Amino acid sequence: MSSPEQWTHPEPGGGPAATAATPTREQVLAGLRATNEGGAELVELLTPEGERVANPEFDPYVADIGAEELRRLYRDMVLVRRADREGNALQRQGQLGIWVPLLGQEAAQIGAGRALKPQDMAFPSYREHGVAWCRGVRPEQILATFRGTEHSEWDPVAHRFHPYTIVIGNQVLNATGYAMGQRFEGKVGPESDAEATMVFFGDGATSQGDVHEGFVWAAVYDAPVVFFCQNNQWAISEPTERQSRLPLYQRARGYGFPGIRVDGNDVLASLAVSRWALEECRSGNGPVLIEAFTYRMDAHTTSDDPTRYRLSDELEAWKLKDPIERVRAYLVRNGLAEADFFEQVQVDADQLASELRAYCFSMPDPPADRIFRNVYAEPNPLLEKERAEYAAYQAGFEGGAH
Ligand SMILES: Cc1ncc(C[n+]2csc(CCOP(=O)(O)OP(=O)(O)O)c2C)c(N)n1
Ligand SMILES: [Mg+2]
Repeated sequence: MSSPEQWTHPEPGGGPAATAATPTREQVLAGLRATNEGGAELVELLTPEGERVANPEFDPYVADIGAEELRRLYRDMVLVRRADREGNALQRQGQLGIWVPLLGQEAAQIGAGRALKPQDMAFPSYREHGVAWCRGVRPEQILATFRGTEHSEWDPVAHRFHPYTIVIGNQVLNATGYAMGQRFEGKVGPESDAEATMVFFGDGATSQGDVHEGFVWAAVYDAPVVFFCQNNQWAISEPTERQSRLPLYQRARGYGFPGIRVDGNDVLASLAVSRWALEECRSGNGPVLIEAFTYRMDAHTTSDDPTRYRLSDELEAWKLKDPIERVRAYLVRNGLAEADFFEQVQVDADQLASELRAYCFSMPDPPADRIFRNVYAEPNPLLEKERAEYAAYQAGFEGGAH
């Protein structure tokens, strides 16, 4: 029996593929480099310098994006970033228990979020404030989760946007099950109201069992789910190249569905690739894996100090690829927006931030028995017993017994 091909990853320079059963040290290093460099496989429509690159395959998916639509995408990103910075500041001032910054990932999220149709369903992790924005969830509603007053202040059914999930990768299983349901209920096909599901997770999540199980189930049931992995290069302090020998999108091949890597700092490319992937899923060709190659420009959360594990020159290099700046450069260079447009966006962003701040200060503490609500769909005797015990305890407290 001939030895199996264990390594098929091409060298970044287009050299020979590493196929040895035991790869050499150089081959391992070449694979790791390709894992953490954007590489030639990256779909990019707008360069970091703000130049439009023609792409015959994906241009048709953004053919409707003219000057006005691009200005709207720009505005989305600026507002979402402003809300994110305010959330961070509110945590620093003791108003929130924790904040999870999205800084740097605006383009990946706005592109994907704007590609979703109202009938689609989205499952976020905990950093998807940009997708939330696109699903009509107000930034104020996200505060409750991080102030610890509500699990989710938005109605997941009305917004077609699931509550945030902190357990890494778990939402991939939830989304896969939901997408299988969409298929079982005949919601996949050529009809214009066909549905898909999109699930968001990070590079680190791809090392979780839940994600692999989700991939397997989605593949064997042709589930209409787009796996949207934001590779922001870090899983807290763990870099991507310590988690995979291959670029993450190439893993899809092993499960039997397409995988694609997109420049996650390019809102146009993220929109185009997401639209393509969602259409594949709605029409019955799902699932699809998208790896949005991006960068977490801030700490993992407000509890983290990234200076302990990464060098500042890495951040400086990524600042040159800022998702907002390249759209601004494109708009300005092509005379598609004047100074008063940018000024107005800034005014809107400041207004949003002050509304967010005022809302945060006005949030009431929830009653303590709030914990018993929304636990089960139907009455549950154990829960009722605990609720009664709590009420008795509370009464004793008020009566001075404790
Ligand atoms: C099952 C589980 N294990 C560990 C953690 C702790 N944890 C929180 S975030 C995180 C890293 C996630 O990294 P990644 O998937 O890349 O997403 P990112 O935070 O970069 O968006 C870990 C290990 C957790 N929340 N859940
Ligand atoms: Mg990550």
